[in-house]
Amino acid sequence: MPLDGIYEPSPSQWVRDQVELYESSGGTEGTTMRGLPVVLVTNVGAKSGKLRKTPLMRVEHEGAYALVASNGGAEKHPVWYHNLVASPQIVLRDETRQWDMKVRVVTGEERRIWWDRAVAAFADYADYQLRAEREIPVFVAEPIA
Ligand code: F42
Repeated sequence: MPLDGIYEPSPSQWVRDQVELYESSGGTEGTTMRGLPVVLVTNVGAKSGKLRKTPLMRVEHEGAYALVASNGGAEKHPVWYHNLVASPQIVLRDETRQWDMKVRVVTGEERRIWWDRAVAAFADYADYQLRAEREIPVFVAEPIA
């Protein structure tokens, strides 16, 4: 089921630019940050109902993806965290492929396993966790059957 809504680009220019290049190239350009792969998450804004597009580091395992709400180690969760809690259906794009997916926050041992995968994919997450003074939330996104 595709998501409905008007696309509202991010207020951050660098994020907007990455989304624009990722999509306009059909997933062949703008797909990395610091040389590491990035996925694109489309979701619905909890209050506005608008479509939001958020690039995140690619943390994949057996067709599922972790979405790490690190917000660069900031003390607050990113706004998209709250949007996904309220409205967990997303479209996840990984380069040229995309899927309708549903996300859930993982906790306990499941979070630990995914956290280790996340740090293996993008080591800076470990520094962000030290800096953040909050437990960084981790969602797992899985295809909707
Ligand atoms: N961020 C991460 O948290 N983790 C990553 O792994 C990550 C990787 C990454 C790779 C490439 C790249 O270009 C960016 C990357 N980012 C990563 C940054 C990420 O894409 C986001 O920019 C960042 O996490 C901040 O997310 P944010 O949702 O807080 O974005 C802010 C700047 C934003 O867009 N704010 C909007 C605004 O207008 O202020 C959000 C508006 C919004 O969602 N409104 C809601 C609505 O209903 O529409 C309502 C909000 C409310 O008030 O409840």
